[in-house]
Amino acid sequence: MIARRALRGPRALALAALAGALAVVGATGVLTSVASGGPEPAGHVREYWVAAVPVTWNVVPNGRNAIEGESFTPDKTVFRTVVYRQYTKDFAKPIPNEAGDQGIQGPLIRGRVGDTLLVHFRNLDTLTNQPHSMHFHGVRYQFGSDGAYIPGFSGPGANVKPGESFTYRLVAERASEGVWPYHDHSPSMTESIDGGLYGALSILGPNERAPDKEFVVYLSSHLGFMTIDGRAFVGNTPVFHAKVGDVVQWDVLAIGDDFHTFHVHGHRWLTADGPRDTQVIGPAESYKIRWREDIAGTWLYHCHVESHMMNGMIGIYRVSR
Ligand SMILES: [Cu+2]
Repeated sequence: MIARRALRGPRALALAALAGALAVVGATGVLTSVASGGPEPAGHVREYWVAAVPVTWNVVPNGRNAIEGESFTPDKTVFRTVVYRQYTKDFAKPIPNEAGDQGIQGPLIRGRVGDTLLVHFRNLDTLTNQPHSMHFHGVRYQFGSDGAYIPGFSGPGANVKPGESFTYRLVAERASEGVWPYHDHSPSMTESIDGGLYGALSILGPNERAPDKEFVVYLSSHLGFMTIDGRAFVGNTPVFHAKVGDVVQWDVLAIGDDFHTFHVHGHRWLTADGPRDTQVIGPAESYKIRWREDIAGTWLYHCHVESHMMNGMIGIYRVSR
């Protein structure tokens, strides 16, 4: 039997408080499991239409690393790839990603604890003609909606061929509150994720107020650049805007092979370990950070792994009065 050291004292209490109703805390104080059943608040059915579509993507549209003064020609920064894009009902027409969510990643899929999310997926990949899928973290679903290819076991949702469609049925339960990644898990998963076939879910708690501003920060790499939402270097990465008084929420996610240390200048946020201004994130991990904005300025946000920052993983956050 493996001995486990029980967490005791204020740190254990803080962790337990953070986990709230989500966690079952055993007699030793160890977090033993996450409840997945039990009654959920009655929610809504929310439907999304998402397709995998070819795009031409420029990782460094202005061709410059503004801070170091380096230049890049388009042959080093532009590629044809396949990404998730949102459509109106029944795939009638594409809809642009909302403001603050303009990156290479797919649409921000929103819900609230208790909701059922129906994500209608269509593979419109005419570029590579590969199968694709959507595999969602953080929500509950039956095996058929897992979207992960296992030869001999998985169903059609794990291997959606070009021109075909599949509907994933997901439930946002209490343990789904927060921010989670979704990504291709079909046979083409490795190349597809390298090409940007990933996105984020944002699930509010049963009575949680939506923030005034929500920023998606997706840390990855493309064409050898370290990217935020598929872009590299100040002037290309997203400029996030807020006003003093806004409740801002940062949805931070990572995908690929690297660990990152997300940092925002001039601000701190509370974690189970106390106040932080830098927080580690590994592949397919995700967290949300909130604060009420109280200081104007043009601030940097970036990965604090030095080589990542210098290779593009840095952006601007503008707060006005
Ligand atoms: Cu990094």
